[in-house]
Amino acid sequence: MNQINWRSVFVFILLAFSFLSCRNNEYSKLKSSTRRISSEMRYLEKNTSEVAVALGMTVPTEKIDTTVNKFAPLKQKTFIQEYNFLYDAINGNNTVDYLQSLEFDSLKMSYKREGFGQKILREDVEVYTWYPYWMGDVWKSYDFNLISTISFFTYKIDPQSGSYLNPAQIKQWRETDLLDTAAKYNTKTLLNIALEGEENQVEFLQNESLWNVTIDSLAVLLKERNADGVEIEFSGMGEQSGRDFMNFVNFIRNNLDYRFISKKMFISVVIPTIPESFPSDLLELDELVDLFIVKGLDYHEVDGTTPVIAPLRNANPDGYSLDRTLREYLAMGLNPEKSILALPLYGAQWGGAWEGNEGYYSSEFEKKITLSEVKRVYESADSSYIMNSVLDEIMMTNYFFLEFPDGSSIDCWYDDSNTLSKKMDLALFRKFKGIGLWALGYDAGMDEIWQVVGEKFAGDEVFVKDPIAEIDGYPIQVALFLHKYEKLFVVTFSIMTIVLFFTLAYAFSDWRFRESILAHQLYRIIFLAVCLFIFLLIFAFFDLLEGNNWMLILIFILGAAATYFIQKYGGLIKSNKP
Ligand SMILES: *[C@@H]1O[C@H](CO)[C@@H](O)[C@H](O)[C@H]1NC(C)=O
Ligand SMILES: *[C@@H]1O[C@H](CO)[C@@H](O)[C@H](O)[C@H]1NC(C)=O
Ligand SMILES: *[C@@H]1O[C@H](CO)[C@@H](O)[C@H](O)[C@H]1NC(C)=O
Ligand SMILES: CC(=O)N[C@H]1CO[C@H](CO)[C@@H](O)[C@@H]1O
Repeated sequence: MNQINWRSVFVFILLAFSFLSCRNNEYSKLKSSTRRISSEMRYLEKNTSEVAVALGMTVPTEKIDTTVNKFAPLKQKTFIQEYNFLYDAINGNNTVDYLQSLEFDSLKMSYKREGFGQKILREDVEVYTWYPYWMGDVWKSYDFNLISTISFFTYKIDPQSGSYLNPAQIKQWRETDLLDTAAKYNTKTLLNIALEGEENQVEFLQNESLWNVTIDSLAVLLKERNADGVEIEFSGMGEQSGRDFMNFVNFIRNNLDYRFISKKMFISVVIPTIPESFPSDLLELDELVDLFIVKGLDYHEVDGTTPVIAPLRNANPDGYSLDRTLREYLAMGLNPEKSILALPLYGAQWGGAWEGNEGYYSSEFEKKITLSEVKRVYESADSSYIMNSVLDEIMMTNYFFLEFPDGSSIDCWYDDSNTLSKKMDLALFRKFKGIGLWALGYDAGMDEIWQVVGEKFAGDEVFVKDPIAEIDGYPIQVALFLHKYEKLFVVTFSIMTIVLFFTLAYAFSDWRFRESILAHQLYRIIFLAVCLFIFLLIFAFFDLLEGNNWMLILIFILGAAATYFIQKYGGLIKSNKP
């Protein structure tokens, strides 16, 4: 009896050791994601505590853990910040450096887009995108079969003369091959005409003689390039401009109809993130325009309740979100069949400073960052530190949260093909005609986004579910739960496997068991094969079959080996049998 116990203990120790080495690994991963969330909670506590509550987190009451190992190395911060210059193009510094910088890493960030298949958009859908003039020739890497409209950004209206302010970009419009290529694929090309600033808008909209100048130069530019129309974007319009803007759109409509007799010109109008801030009447405008572009962007600028560019929902009941924007527009009578939802191909990076006394990071918006940069900087193989992103299910946006030993933090909120697909679903569920993606090139190297576009907008059939109900729905909750705790399940599964073998090992020490079914070599092999198969199956299910998770497989093999040796050892005991 003593002998048997000793054997069991030995096997147990052997298995426990291999198990523990894995468990530590798994445990530290669990711990690190908890840590990040709790840091996140501190961040959220200040500005979006409602999100924390809605996510089911309680506001942390425990003392802040200041152990050094929770921080990302400063080297990482340097790494992220070294890429500053790359973001200039979407942060107001309008240079073409952005594109050139992308090229230097061309080995990794290939512009080639393959594997789209031969998908063609359905007749009645709109996949709209923008070509910002600073993006060089990124458009060459796109599949125009999946783009129904490209808007050239931009014709900057001079509020004093009605002409344009940016001759260099107008020259680009006159010369770019983009328009010729688009025409070959029947992709519509529009010229964006933009005027920012309330005072500028009042000045321009109240002086109709300026409109004459604008339409004269516009008509020439459209005719010259055989373009299909204009996109009108007057952002941040004040209350007093509502009537004048309507008149202006009417003026453009009439003039285009009158000047382009053989071709019906297309007019799209960008309407703001906050429906009530749009001063013109949507129903009246509906008679004049072909497409409304609902700006589902830059919510981080709206009221400070969200750090995200395009939150699907906002846990703060007063906060804005894509969901709320669409609901309000539809209630105002927006025609969904003539509308698209513009979504970002960029995210937001915030920088925080630790407020020791208060126990949180006070975080400031730093810059916009293109999705391809997020991928490059935060998921880079060059990185000295492995970062895991977290999905905020309410806002349906991913984030990285990093804390550094110098008391600073960086958090980056961004979309990927999965979160964008949920936002596209929202537009489709609301019966919108399609979506817009701002902007070409911001997603360089992320073909998966266009695969999602293909799935949603190409082909004969499309299946749409309400993404919000889906996220709230029970099956998804369970799936999310499983996903969230997958590591725990794996650990549990490992324990169970080990217990099984431990039990078996123990059973082998009993000669009656040995002489029964499992003593047969064939049964043993079958048994082990089945175990391994189940093991692999579960691993495949959790997507754990790559990376470091071979450790767990090793445990299985160790277990199998232990079983084998015990069986062999058990053979020796057999002669001692009472
Ligand atoms: C570009 O941005 C940097 C910092 O963001 C600034 O120092 C520089 O003056 C800007 N250049 C131009 C041309 O605006
Ligand atoms: C309208 O614009 C024209 C051309 O710039 C200018 O001469 C005229 O004074 C403006 N009218 C008003 C009322 O501001
Ligand atoms: C604009 O031009 C048209 C002719 O092209 C002219 O009849 C009209 O008076 C002009 N409007 C203003 C306000 O100058
Ligand atoms: C990052 C951020 O949005 N910070 C804001 C949080 O809220 C306070 C007011 O409670 C603002 O002052 C910060 O600018």
